[in-house]
Amino acid sequence: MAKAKTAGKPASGTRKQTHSNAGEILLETRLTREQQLEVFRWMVVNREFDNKISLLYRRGLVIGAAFSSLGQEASSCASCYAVGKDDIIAPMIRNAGATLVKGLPPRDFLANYMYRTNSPTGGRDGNTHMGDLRYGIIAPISMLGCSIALCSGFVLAARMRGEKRVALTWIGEGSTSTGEFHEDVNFAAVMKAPLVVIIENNQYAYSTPVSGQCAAERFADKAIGYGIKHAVTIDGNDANAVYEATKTAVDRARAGEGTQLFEVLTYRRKGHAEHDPAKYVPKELQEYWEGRDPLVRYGAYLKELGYIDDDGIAEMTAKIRADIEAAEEWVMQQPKPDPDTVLQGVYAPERHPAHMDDAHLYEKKYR
Ligand SMILES: Cc1ncc(C[n+]2csc(CCOP(=O)(O)OP(=O)(O)O)c2C)c(N)n1
Ligand SMILES: [Mg+2]
Repeated sequence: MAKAKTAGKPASGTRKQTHSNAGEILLETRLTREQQLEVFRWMVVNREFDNKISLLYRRGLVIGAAFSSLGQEASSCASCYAVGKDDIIAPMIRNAGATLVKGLPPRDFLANYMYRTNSPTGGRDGNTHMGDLRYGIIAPISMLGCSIALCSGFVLAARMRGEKRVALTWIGEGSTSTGEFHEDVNFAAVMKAPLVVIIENNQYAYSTPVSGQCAAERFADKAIGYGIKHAVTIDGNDANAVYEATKTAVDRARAGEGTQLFEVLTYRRKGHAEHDPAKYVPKELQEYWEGRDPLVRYGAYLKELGYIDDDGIAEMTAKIRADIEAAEEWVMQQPKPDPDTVLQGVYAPERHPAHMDDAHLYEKKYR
């Protein structure tokens, strides 16, 4: 069976118990009881939202690609929980959870997937490529790696204004093979940009397994080449471990220690998108990771601590489902964009001399 490259537990020379018996969750955390319950709730929101998108895709109501983050809820939600209100995030296709934690209402996200005018892209992207700077969310960029440079630009500009803002972005292990990743991380490190980059090693990039992607033992080792220190590899299905690593990195970045990078080990439980049945994945690998489900593990841990019980989880889940149903009902009432407006916002209102042949695009109706 193909295995995760590195075990998630920190090395420990002592006898002190580092992880819970139930769920194997990191015990030492700065999160209070209420905060841990809140992180858990966000993970449930992430999963329920994911289920909804999957169903809507099957009903033909989502016509673009539908990207699942099933199994990556801890990596998305617990990391985003570690940034502040004024910080900025640049999520990728698996980070719906982070987008919701940062404050985008689920109905806006659903409206975007169902290409309605009342959505962040006004119905132009039936997908996840949308952001909203009112919540500090930069839209995912399709060209893999490019979000890192955008984040650097944002936080370096903030630094020039005297603001102590940090950016957090995620990148798939496959995307760390792009030239853009190397150029952008190098630039960020040289500029000491207050930026945190999390490599989400979910074992696959489309149909390419990690072994076909990188010969290094750990993706985090890429940090060495840029002089970035503390590039740990952690268990990405342990919400406390993800929170702790991100919080430490965010604090370091804010304190002026420069760009931070670390790797989380997790797993993409579905194919690349809903259209991909992922038949190339070995059954044993799938089963191994299903047994490491981040929600089940965190739930078991919270129950062991006595913070919640099965009834509490059922009640929480039912409430979240009802909210998502209500959001869907609202979205269904929203209009789809008028095709005649398709070029709005694409071209500058004034014709550039270089585009004198495009007169037909500048008719009044497109302005
Ligand atoms: C520069 C670039 N190359 C290729 C693609 C096509 N593409 C989109 S997602 C993807 C796989 C990404 O895998 P990974 O980075 O591991 O992220 P994951 O989907 O596993 O979260 C590819 C090849 C792209 N969008 N941009
Ligand atoms: Mg991947």
